[in-house]
Amino acid sequence: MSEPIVFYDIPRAHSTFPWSPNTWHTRYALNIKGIPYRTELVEFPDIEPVLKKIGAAPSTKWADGRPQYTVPAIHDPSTGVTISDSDNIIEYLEKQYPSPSLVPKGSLGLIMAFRSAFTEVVGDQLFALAIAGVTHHLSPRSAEYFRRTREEIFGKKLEDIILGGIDSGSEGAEKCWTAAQDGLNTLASWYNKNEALGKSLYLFGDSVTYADVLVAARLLFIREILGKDSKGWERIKSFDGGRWERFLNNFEKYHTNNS
Ligand SMILES: N[C@@H](CCC(=O)N[C@@H](CS)C(=O)NCC(=O)O)C(=O)O
Repeated sequence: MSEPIVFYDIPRAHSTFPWSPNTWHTRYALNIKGIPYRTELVEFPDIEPVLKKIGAAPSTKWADGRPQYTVPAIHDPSTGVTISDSDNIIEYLEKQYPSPSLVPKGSLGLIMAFRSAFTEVVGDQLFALAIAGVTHHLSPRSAEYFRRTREEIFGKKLEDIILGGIDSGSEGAEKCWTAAQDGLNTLASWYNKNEALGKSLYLFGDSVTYADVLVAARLLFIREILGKDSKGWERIKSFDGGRWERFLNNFEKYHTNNS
């Protein structure tokens, strides 16, 4: 038996259930494919040094042009490959561990186009609702790093992204909620197209793909950051006839956590 894949994720304060939407892309893929792995938890300020040490490439750049190192990242001892960025990781996993496939033949480009559309239509809107809550789930060191780097990106305090907070009923909050609701409604309309063809569960029909993983990871992130019993999650559950909680329930069996 070869050694398990090493999967790099971010720890969560007060719970062992993972919260990061990006790392869930990879965790879902590993869980759905049934690939053995073990998790290495890395605090935010340690991501860059740890990724450099394991030889993972940066996935993007900071505003000032410096490379940005991010998780998820994996190291596969059976091939010696170390790889970062959830889209690069899914490509690697599909090649190396093709069954079950999360990318129907010839559809990777289409799924990447879906990712852009999904992010623009609803992913960013959901992110805006959750971002101020992220620090509550981090250790003091990671929370300080997250606040400092994200406040620099947004040019404002996290709490000022939605003035008064998402449950305040303020004009700003309600605008964000409307944008998220409209976005989810558009996403539902895409899924509904399959219903007309007699297939409705997933974007490609009966079996789960990376496209659905992108959606589930974002919903799970919102649920975990706002809280299962929060007003905010209740509100999301009420959209589109309860479809989003049902959608996430389909993924319950993949919510295992090899930490
Ligand atoms: N495009 C990357 C984005 C990953 C990403 O942004 N990860 C965040 C955590 S959710 C990160 O590692 N940030 C590092 C930092 O802020 O220094 C992917 O899909 O994997």
